[in-house]
Amino acid sequence: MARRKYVVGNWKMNGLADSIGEAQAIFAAARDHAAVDVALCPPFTLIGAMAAAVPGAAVGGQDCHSATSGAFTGSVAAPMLADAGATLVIVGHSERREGCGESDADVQAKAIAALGAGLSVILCVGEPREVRESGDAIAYVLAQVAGSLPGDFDAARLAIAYEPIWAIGTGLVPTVGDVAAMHGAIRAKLTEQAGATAAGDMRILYGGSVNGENAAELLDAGDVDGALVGGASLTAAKFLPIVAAA
Ligand code: G2H
Repeated sequence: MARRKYVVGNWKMNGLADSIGEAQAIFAAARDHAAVDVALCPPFTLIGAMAAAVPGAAVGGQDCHSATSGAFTGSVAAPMLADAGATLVIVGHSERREGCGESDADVQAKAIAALGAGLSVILCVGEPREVRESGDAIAYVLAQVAGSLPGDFDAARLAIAYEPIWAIGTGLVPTVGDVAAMHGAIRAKLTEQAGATAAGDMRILYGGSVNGENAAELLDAGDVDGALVGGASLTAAKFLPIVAAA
């Protein structure tokens, strides 16, 4: 199965109700790029309104709990995201792995819960600066993949996002060669864990300071099937050039 390009906006903790118009503009213009799948992951508070404002649009959460319900104050379960209109969810973003102490096992449990709720999953991995500088980035990321990937999954609904932590929101990006090497290594690991057919179907996104200027080069790198975009996804003016480059 040929892999379609996938460009996903992660709004992080940004956006109030008046941001829905920006999402409408993004999804409307994205229709001109029929070969690219476009999704937006706003804060939980905007998922329902965004999904209602743009019927059929791929709207997602940025995290979910691994339980389906219970006494977990402040958390949101995967079935709740689906109920609100989400069709996908990001799990394992470094801002949660590092900021909230989430382990590979936690991320795996969240991915399993999300898939069980019928959502597609974007599972994030990525190394910190000191690991990149030590030369151990590939081994570090492959261990994250091994520890976070569900044992059994529908490859069409699970994508990996490689996001080097030192590139997130910093304006720094790896070389195209380093991105291709990492994505190739991830594909090989997926083949080992899930088999060649599943690995060939799975999309591997790059994330970390993607913008309209660097997107074409990054998206053209080997085994790069799309981008997970933070800061540059908040407005149509910044996000649409990335969609056009995919
Ligand atoms: C990485 C990315 C989106 P940004 O976190 O997931 O953010 O594009 O702002 O570096």
